[in-house]
Amino acid sequence: MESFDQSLVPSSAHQDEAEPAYRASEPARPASGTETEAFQQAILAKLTYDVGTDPAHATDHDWFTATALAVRDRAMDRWMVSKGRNQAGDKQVCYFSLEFLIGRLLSDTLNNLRLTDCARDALAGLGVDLDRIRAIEPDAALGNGGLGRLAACFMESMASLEVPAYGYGIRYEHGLFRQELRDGWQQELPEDWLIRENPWEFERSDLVYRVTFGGFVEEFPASGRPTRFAWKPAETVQAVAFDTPVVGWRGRHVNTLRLWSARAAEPLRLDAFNSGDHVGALADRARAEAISRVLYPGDETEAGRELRLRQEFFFTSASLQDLLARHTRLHGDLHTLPDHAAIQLNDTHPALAVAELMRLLVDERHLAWDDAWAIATRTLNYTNHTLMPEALERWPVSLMEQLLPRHLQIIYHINWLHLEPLIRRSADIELIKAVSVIDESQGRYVRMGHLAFIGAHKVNGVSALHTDLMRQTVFRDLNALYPGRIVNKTNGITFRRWLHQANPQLTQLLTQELGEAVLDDPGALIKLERLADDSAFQDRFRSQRSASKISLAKLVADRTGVQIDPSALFDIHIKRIHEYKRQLLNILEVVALYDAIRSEPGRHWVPRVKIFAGKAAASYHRAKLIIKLANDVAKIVNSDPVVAGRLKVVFLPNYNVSLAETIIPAADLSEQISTAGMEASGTGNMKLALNGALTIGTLDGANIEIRECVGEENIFIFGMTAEEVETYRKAGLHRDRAGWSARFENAISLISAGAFSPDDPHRFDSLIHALSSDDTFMVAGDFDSYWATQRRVDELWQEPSAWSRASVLNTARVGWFSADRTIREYADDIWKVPV
Ligand code: 26V
Repeated sequence: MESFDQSLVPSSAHQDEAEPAYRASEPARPASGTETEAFQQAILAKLTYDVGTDPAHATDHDWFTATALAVRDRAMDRWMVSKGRNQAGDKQVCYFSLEFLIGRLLSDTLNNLRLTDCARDALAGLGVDLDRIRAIEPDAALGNGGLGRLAACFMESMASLEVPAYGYGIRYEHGLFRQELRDGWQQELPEDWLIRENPWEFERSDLVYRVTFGGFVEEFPASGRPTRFAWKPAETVQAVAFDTPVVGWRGRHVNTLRLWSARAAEPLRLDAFNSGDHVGALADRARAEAISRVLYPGDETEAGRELRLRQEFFFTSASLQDLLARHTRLHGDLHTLPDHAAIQLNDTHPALAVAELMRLLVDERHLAWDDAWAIATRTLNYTNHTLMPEALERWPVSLMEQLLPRHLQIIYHINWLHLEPLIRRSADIELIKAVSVIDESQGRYVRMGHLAFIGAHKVNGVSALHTDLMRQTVFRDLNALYPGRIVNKTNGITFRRWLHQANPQLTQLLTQELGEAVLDDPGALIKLERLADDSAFQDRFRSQRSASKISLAKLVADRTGVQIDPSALFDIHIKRIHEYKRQLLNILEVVALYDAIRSEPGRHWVPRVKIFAGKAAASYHRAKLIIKLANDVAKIVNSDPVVAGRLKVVFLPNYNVSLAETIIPAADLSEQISTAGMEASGTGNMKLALNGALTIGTLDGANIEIRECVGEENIFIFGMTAEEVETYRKAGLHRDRAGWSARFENAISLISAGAFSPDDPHRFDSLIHALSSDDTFMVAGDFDSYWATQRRVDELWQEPSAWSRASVLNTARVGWFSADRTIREYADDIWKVPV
């Protein structure tokens, strides 16, 4: 692969040696005419023999299934070859993640096998439109947001780089809820991606592990030998494997995503059933199968929290058992585990792996504690994805004791061995409390981040700033005890999905100008720099963008009824709805802009469409109120003739991976406006910049590195830095209304006066009150800077050539954010696997 121009690599990053991106093996190439015919025959055969219908009666769904099965076949040989290679003794990566936010797989697989045109032609010959078929596939939404989508990008990238890897997670029957808006309020509806057959997966009914819960621990003291412990659990659940092939770029390598489904050990209590208790006879089964029923069960209740802990242990235990079984089969001796496997814990959700791996090695395989600990800590690694205190996982000791009594003992022992040297040297008690795995400040809790940190070989953050903050805040004392353990691995995205597939128009322009090599080497994008000032190229760049904007305008009209002008500035804010992501700051700017236009309707205003999309957690009332506010503001603004043609506001419902694929190519402006210090990295910021959107953002997460890559003049940075936020907070200024500007005051009073909620003028009082009394997220503190920067955006927009130049330079200079670069760094520094 071409090395990145040194000036484009953020200073915080290490430069890789120049080396080819892909090994030369027979790459998948676009299909020929005879291949198209063969593929057509394959689809017809699937339609007849697997779907059980014929072309005259086939529905779009039947065609989708037949096509997916035909495509899947093309990956099978490669999968078997890759599996063979994986077995050959190469080190394998095991990516443990409670979430994989995959989206649709048909386009991904077709694209990576270079079969898109072949499939299009084959289907066209049968009178079927590929795009219509693609739209049938449900999104696999087995994740909430950034963390789950990162896991999906990493899986694709590992396959593309031929890194032998297993993704391990849960096969949720219901993924992230479907969002509907009723009168502007979010409603959550169950998501049903498995209601029809999933053509990508293989059920491995013979690959089943027992995962147990509850019960008690028996001790077997022996003189001269360490006491042995045996866990006598009360409950057993079976974990059944479902495998999905993950096809890498050009089909050179295929990895496995192995998701576990929970099944009751006993399907039915026959005695109870026969005695007439038909429901009670199935109770154990319902309880067992609840584990893989839904992604992220509500954690408002005790029962919800317990289910979540059961999910975490369930997939962690099954995955470790699977890994140990494979290792034993291939290599025999467990002492060599770290030479053949690297486990990456995606956040703390699988942090119980530290205790479970110790239990499996010591209690079940009878290794000595110290040997087992050396194996575990050389195999495990942990990625942290947030520093927000409310999001740091901790489990009540009482719950752990009841559900996982042996693991609690092991955790206590790990903690003792970790604290004992400090106690011996009479370290400060505050230090001991700070680094202890058990938090005893209010009640007793197991700190999962601490457990993962202590059990890991390497611990990483996901952007340069985030990693620095990890060292300075949450993990400060642990970092001092284990210096060098924390490393940075700035996130990346897979360009195959987020450029090639999502934006074929731009991709075509890029291959025309830069050649096919740009598909293999994100570093080649930099050659676009020389065209940034070329007006003929700019025209072509704008025209492909305008095609994407027309598509988005059509989608907006279909889904919301709002007509938007594709020539307006599309200002896009898409991500989970969260106070720290500050959708509210954006809405307040809309309100201020609306008021300004109404006050001076005769002035020239840049036509803008503000587009929001994102889901709020079902129990996060304030986030849901923010959605309602966006919708209320939209209603008033969109029906006001005074601002017609200058301002429109849209909230697109049910944001998901597929919707993102349509929105991102059409974005002119990318809103990345989190309170500095709170967004660990962001990855939407990378997707939008890659597709030519200019960023308006704070110096937070990976925005900082994006600025270093694209250049200060091609990004709109505003607001307080993370350090300034700290100072501001310490000075108590976030509790002081006195500093509010007249413009901010005015926007707030419009909302308070019910200008957008005439039916219920007090609807937003709680939001406004929070801003006035404790503006935790610095909405007021950053507003004026945000407003002023938005006006700079307006100015640049009025110079189409200057805007396009900046836009081209964004695409040209963000090659470094390819997930391939991130995966190479993990492979080199953490996993020690060759790439
Ligand atoms: C944060 C919070 C904060 C307050 C309470 C509820 C809550 C729940 C979840 C989270 C975030 C959990 C972890 C996560 O998804 N982190 C995201 O990981 C992405 C991939 O590394 C990264 O780009 C995002 O910045 C980060 O928020």
